[in-house]
Parts: sequence; structure tokens; C-alpha cells
Amino acid sequence: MTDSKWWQRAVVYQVYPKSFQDSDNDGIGDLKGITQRLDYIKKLGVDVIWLNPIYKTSNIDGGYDISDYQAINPTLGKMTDFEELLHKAHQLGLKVMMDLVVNHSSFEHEWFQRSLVKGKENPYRDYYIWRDPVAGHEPNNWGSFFSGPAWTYDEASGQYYLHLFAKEQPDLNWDNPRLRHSIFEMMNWWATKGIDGFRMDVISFISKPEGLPDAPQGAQALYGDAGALVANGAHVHQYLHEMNQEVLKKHDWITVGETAGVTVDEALKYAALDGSELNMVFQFEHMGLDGNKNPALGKWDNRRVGLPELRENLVKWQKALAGKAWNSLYWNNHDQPRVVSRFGNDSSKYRVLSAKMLAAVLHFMQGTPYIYQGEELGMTNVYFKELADYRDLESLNAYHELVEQEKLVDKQTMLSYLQVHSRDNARTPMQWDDSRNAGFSEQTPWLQVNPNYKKINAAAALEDPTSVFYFYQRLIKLRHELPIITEGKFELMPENEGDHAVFAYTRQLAKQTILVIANFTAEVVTRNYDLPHVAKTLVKNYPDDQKEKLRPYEVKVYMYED
Ligand code: ISL
Repeated sequence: MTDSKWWQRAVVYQVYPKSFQDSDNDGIGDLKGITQRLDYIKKLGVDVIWLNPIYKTSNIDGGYDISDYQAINPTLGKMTDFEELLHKAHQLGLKVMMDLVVNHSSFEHEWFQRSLVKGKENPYRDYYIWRDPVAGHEPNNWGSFFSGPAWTYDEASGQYYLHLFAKEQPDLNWDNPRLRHSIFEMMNWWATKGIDGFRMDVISFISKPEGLPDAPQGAQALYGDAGALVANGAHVHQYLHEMNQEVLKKHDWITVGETAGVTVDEALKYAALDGSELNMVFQFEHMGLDGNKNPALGKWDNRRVGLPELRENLVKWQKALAGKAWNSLYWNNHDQPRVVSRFGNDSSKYRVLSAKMLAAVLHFMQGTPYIYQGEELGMTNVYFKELADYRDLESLNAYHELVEQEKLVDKQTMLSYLQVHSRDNARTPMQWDDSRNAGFSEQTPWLQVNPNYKKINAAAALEDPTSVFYFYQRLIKLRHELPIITEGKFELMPENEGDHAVFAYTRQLAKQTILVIANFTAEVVTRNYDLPHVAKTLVKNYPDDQKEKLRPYEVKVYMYED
């Protein structure tokens, strides 16, 4: 694979604009703030910045409810601020990937406003998914991913519209060629601005099943779970091929599909190396392992996943896509809890060790790694105590539905679930320094800063050569220097199968081998992996190497040649 593409060798840094840096002191991060911090991102050594949505929005769902795809959210800045950000990023050799949210728009989008008028002669009616009531009710039993039904009734026209997410996020009708054309036109417009690619929000959901049948409904659930029915629909690959022809193939972009419900077989199509659809996908299986066993509770739980299950999943994806499609690698994003709290150990004793261990395990795999803002500092979950601390509609709605409406969970238990899984864990402001509000803003931030910012912050990390930041910097540098990290064959160490404490795998290219050994526990364990004498250490998170003795959260990565 010596002809690897630039995006296969790249590392991406994700910025959640609202929470990165506030430049005008209104308590909300903005584009100028990001521009001011580009040097920091550059110092980390990444190649690409992915910006969560920065478009005009109704602000119901963190910008994932777009009311104008070609305008900037005024709270974040102006179009000229975006152009400046893009220009400065390019000057620094950083590419910029935008978020494309086209499974749904905001209800305030002009298309939806026009679609409210019923009638065959109205071309916009068919931009969305309108259906007659069935026996005076919703057209089917689907629930919204953000609680409540997936349908909202419109008195004026006597029909329901579909919204897989909030009622303010009506689903677009991709079966309508005119809609597809409008989307492709908008994408081409962004291309003229000089952007470098798109991350595509729930793109696996754009083709809905013929006839919109009822979805399976758990015993305690109020609604059917449409997830499996809407994921990877009959025409999704046709629509992405079309997008590829109309837009993507004209550019040397990075494209990644957020594909909830994607299976390995489907990923082989979305992310095939022949370039007919997208470059890669975000798969969700490893993010779902610690969800609740009761489907009515969805992701809400406080269970931890065991290493065997997590490893089995990651190994499956490494092997299945090798040579055929391309993986993206991630532990974190704006929807997920902080990885050091989730799969590591965020106590003061083990936070740094386990953050480094997790980083190394992910960054030596095959695929394009994504780092979510603050992950490179080992930022932790926020552990809010009150419901009033939360801002995310998913958390708030789930609380109301599960605790107050259905009484499936008591208040304290649900608060403990929110501490573990709320998306707000990822969205607390970036911790820049130990000054007021962590240097994020002089105003009270829109979401509270994690109180641990006095200790965990970028300024402190940059002064400490042993920080998580410099560990990430080294991982990124190694990826850029060693083709084996991009191209090498992945193998689990045979003796590692079923191991409850240690994850050990190799990468191999020609005569070179990389061996990664990671202890996922707070215990000292002993493992004897035969190492040639010539092995050199690429990274480690303890100052010395005690050979077969693995200390809590120890990771060691060796390289050797036959
Ligand atoms: O619904 C899910 C699983 O069936 C979720 O995992 C879903 O895929 C995920 O929440 C989608 O996230 C993306 O789209 C949402 C937005 O709120 C998230 O922030 C975004 O990442 C709706 O646009």
C-alpha cells in the first residue's frame, strides 16, 4: 500500500466550536477563538481540523439543526471570520473538514418553511417526509432518538412529518432527486470556499425503508426503535455514489461518514478503497458496549465494559477492513463521555497513565485517528450533581421520559447514568489554563467548566515534558514517520485472546514489526511476550521498563526488524 492517500496518513483534531475558545466574552466559543488557538493545534502535529457545525441554526441540538447551510451561526462569527480561519489554517498546513448535516435540517430552514404548504404543485413539500395519520395516530410507532415520538402533527395540513431526532429537526427526503440536487449544489458551493472535506452526520440514515413499517418495540418501551430499520437503507449506497459523482470525486478531500448502525459488511461499501463512496466511516459498536441491557433504557447505564469485549470489537474492525476499506479510529467525540473516565481511570493516581495507555492502543492501529479537543490533555468527565447543570437536550429529555414519565429509573440512578454517559461530559469548555473559567472566557460559560481545570489544562501540559499532550504529539509524529503505522498488517498476539487485563497486538510491514502491550487495569500483572534483543522502544508511559512486569495502566510499544 505504498500508494497510500494523504488522508490515510493523516491525524484529525476535532473542535467543538461552542466550547473551544471564546474571543468576544459572551460565554460561547467562536470562530475567532479557534483562529487564535491554531498554533496550539499545529503544535500537537495533526493534519486536519474537523469543525462541528458552524452554520446558522435554531440551536436546539448544538448546531445539528441547521436553518441555513450557507450562512454562519452569528454567535460563532461571520463568513469573513470563517474565511480567515480557513486561510490561517491553510497557511499553517492544516486542512479543515466541515460537518455536513443533511439527514435533517432545522424546522426553521427555508425548505421546511416552504414545505409546510400542502399540495402537489409545491416542490418543497416533498423535500421532507410527510404522511397522513393512520387511524387518527402517528403513521408508525417510531420513537425519536431524543425521546418522544418520531412524528409531529401539523394542524394546518393535517399530516405528520418525520423527525428521527428532535421535532425541530425534520428529516429530509433523500428519495426526492430535487432534494439531492439541492444538497450537492450546496456542497459544491462550500468547495469553492476551499474547504478540505466533510464529516457527514448520520449519513447511514438517509434512505428510509419502503412503506415506513413499524419498528420492533421492547416490552417497557413507549416507542419502536427505528435505529436498525433506518440504518443502511436500500438506497443509501446509490445516493452516496451519486454524491461522489456530483461532488466528491472532483476534490482531493477527506470524507468520513458518521454511520450509526453500520456493520462490517456495510462499511466495506461506504468506505471501499476504490473511492466510490466515502473515505471512511465512524462505526459505533465499541461505543455501544457499555449501554443498558434493557433496550428501553438505551445507552443509559453506569456499567463498565470489560476488556475482552472491547478488544474483540476493535480487532474485528481492524481485520475486516484491512486491504478493502478504511477505518477511522476514535475514543471520543462531542457525543461521547471522556475516554479516560470511560475505559481508563480518572483518579489523580492513574489519570495520566491510563490516558497515555489508551492513546497508544488506538494510535498504533490501522486507520485515520481522530482526537477530540481536550483528549490530548486527558480531560475527564465532569460529574455534574444536578439535572440543572446539564444543557444537552438528549440528557434532559431522557431524564424526563425515563424518570418522570415512565418511572423506569429513580432520580438518583438516572443522575448517575448521566454522569457516565451524558454528551455534556464532552462539551464542557476546553481547559486552557488555571485562570478564571479555565481561560475559555471571561463570562460565565454556556456550560460549566470542569472544576478540575486548575490542574488539568493546556498551559500546565505544555510545561510538562511528561504530559499527555506530548505523548499524543509523539504518537502523531511516529505515524507521520513510520509507514508501518499506516500500512502494516494488524494481528492480535495469539496468547492475548481472552486476556482480561492486557491488550497486545502487532503491526507488520516487510521486515518490521511493532508490538503494543497495554495493561488496562490498576493491578500489576506479568506477561511474557518474547522480544528480540534488538527491539527498541517507541513509546512507554513509565520511565523504565520492567520487562514482563506490567504496572497499572502501563503501555509499551516496541519496534524490531527480522
Ligand atoms: O441515534 C443514535 C443511535 O441509533 C445515535 O448514536 C446517533 O447516531 C447519534 O446521536 C448521532 O449523532 C449525530 O447526529 C445527531 C447530533 O445530535 C449529534 O451531535 C451528532 O453527532 C443529530 O444530528
